[in-house]
Amino acid sequence: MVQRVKNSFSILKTQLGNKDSREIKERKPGSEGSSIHVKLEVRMLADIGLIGFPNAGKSTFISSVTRSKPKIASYEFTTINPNLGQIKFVDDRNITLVDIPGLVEDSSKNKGLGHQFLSHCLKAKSLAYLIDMSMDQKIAPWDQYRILKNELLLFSPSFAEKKYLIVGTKSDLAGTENSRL
Ligand SMILES: Nc1nc2c(ncn2[C@@H]2O[C@H](COP(=O)(O)OP(=O)(O)OP(=O)(O)O)[C@@H](O)[C@H]2O)c(=O)[nH]1
Ligand SMILES: [Mg+2]
Repeated sequence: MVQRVKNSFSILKTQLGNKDSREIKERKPGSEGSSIHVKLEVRMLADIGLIGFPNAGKSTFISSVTRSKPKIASYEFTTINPNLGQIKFVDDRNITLVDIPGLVEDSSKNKGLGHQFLSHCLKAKSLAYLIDMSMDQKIAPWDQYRILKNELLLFSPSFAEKKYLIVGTKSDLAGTENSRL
C-alpha cells in the first residue's frame, strides 16, 4: 500500500494475502542456532604510556603530575593493574597518562607483569621511558633503555614509530654519579 502523507510518500507493507503470510502459516521448525564466545579487551586510551623497570618510579611520577593516587612502595611489582591520570590545562586541553606494571628483560617470554598491559601503551600516542638513575639499580641507565625498547619491539614493531621521551628518576639519591647521566 502506498500512502501519500503531505509531500512525502510512505510505503506500508501489508501481510494480507501475500506470499509472506502463506509462508508464516507453513512454518517449519528451525535448525539449531550457533553461538560464539567473544573475548572483549578494554584498551585504555592514553596520550602517554609510562614504560620502566619495576620500582623505577612510574607510579610516583604519575602521582606527582596528575591526581592519580596509585600505590607506591619500595618493592617491585607494586602496581599490578594500570592506573590512568590526567593533566588538565587551563585552556581545557588535557593529557592522559597510563602507568602500567614494570617491564623486565624477557617480558616478551611472559616474565613479569608489564607485558600483559603493553597493549594500553600501544594505543598511546607517545611513550615516556622512566629510567632509574640511582646506584640502587644495578642495570646502567642506557642498558635499561635498550632492554625496555627491545621488549617493546618484540611485543610489536609499531612501537618503533612512537615518539618518546626519557625521564630520569631518583637522580636526587646520594651516590648517583654524574657518569650515570
Ligand atoms: N629518592 C627518590 N625516590 C623515588 C623517586 N621516584 C620514586 N621513588 C621511590 O621509589 C620507590 C618505587 O616507586 P614506584 O613509583 O612505586 O615505582 P614503580 O615504577 O611504579 O614500581 P612498580 O609498580 O613496582 O613497577 C618508592 O619507594 C618511591 O618513593 C625519586 O625520584 N627519588
Ligand atoms: Mg607502580
